[in-house]
Amino acid sequence: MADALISLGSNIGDPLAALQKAIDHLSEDPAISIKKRSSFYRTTPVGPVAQDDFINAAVLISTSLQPDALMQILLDIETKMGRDRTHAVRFGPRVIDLDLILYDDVKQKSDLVELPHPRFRERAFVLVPLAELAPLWRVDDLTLLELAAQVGDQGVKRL
Ligand code: PH2
Ligand code: MG
Ligand code: MG
Repeated sequence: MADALISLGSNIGDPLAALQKAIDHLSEDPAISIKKRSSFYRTTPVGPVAQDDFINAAVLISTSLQPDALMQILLDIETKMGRDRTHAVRFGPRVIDLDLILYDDVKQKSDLVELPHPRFRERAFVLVPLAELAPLWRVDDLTLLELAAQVGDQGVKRL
């Protein structure tokens, strides 16, 4: 069994309901057990696209799936929930986004997923929920709490 941290985000329709639905889908998978869910956060959009605020959260799971198989499950849940990647704007609005951020201390770059997530160290909307779930989880030399402190709050507000 491995531990993994998944970041969730949505800014179209009813984002809170979408996050809850995605967590329900995750917990229905027999190979995934949800150990902990973070608070929900309202967050200022990061990136080049002007868009509505996001709701973000994270879950700590335990799983028997390898990283690529887990990532495929996340993509399947996104598709099931109506996400259409064919016309999507990069970094633009989405009904649901499930990102695999950390999987034990695995470092990999496959066609499906890079671990640790290549941009998570810059993003308070990822780090603040992660640090709430697993403050002492170490990535290289730093804990998630230390990484979160480095980026500041960037408009991340707990609901
Ligand atoms: N996701 C993005 C781009 N920008 N900004 C916030 N606040 N939250 C997100 O989840 C987010 C974003 C692309 O994945
Ligand atoms: Mg994604
Ligand atoms: Mg994302």
